[in-house]
Amino acid sequence: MSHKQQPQITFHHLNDSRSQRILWLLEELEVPYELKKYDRGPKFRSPPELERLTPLGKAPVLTDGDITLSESGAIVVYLIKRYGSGRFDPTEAGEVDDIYFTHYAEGSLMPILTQSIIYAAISSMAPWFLRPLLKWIFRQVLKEMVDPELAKHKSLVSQPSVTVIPQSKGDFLNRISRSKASCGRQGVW
Ligand SMILES: N[C@@H](CCC(=O)N[C@@H](CS)C(=O)NCC(=O)O)C(=O)O
Repeated sequence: MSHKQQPQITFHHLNDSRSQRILWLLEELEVPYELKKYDRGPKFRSPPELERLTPLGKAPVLTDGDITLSESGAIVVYLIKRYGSGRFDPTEAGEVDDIYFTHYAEGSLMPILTQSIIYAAISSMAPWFLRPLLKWIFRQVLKEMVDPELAKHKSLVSQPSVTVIPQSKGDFLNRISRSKASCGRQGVW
């Protein structure tokens, strides 16, 4: 993909969400963009305006001319290919880490983080008389099933590399994974 035209980027950002990753990247790339901010509703859902942009109505969403793109990983790859001018390309040595972390963030890390957020919230949605019981049950589930998995992820993202020392884009994505993949609640670890 070559960068022939001036970018016509609009970035649709939802508070407390993965779209933070893209804001970070846009700033690092120093490309001009228009920012549209959306606030989560009372149940922490995205507002209906986002559903008008993509079928799932999730953030982040980036439009660039005729292109409308969702999926944070896809947006990262798109922006780097189109506007990176080589700055964020992985070195040969970092190529495998680059591929790994590009898929790891959404494929492995986010599902377990999402589980931990949902399980922790379940009791607060129940009728008051069930809350203590549900709280106890889900605390056990978190302790036995989720926390050990999170510990493995914590150790993985604390390593300098899965294969070899990554640089440039590999390093950037590595840092994204380490940023506790901000979706919803911060500080799960
Ligand atoms: N795999 C997607 C996940 C998108 C996603 O679930 N976004 C969340 C914010 S982190 C969202 O829009 N949540 C609001 C909702 O589901 O209503 C990505 O990486 O972009």
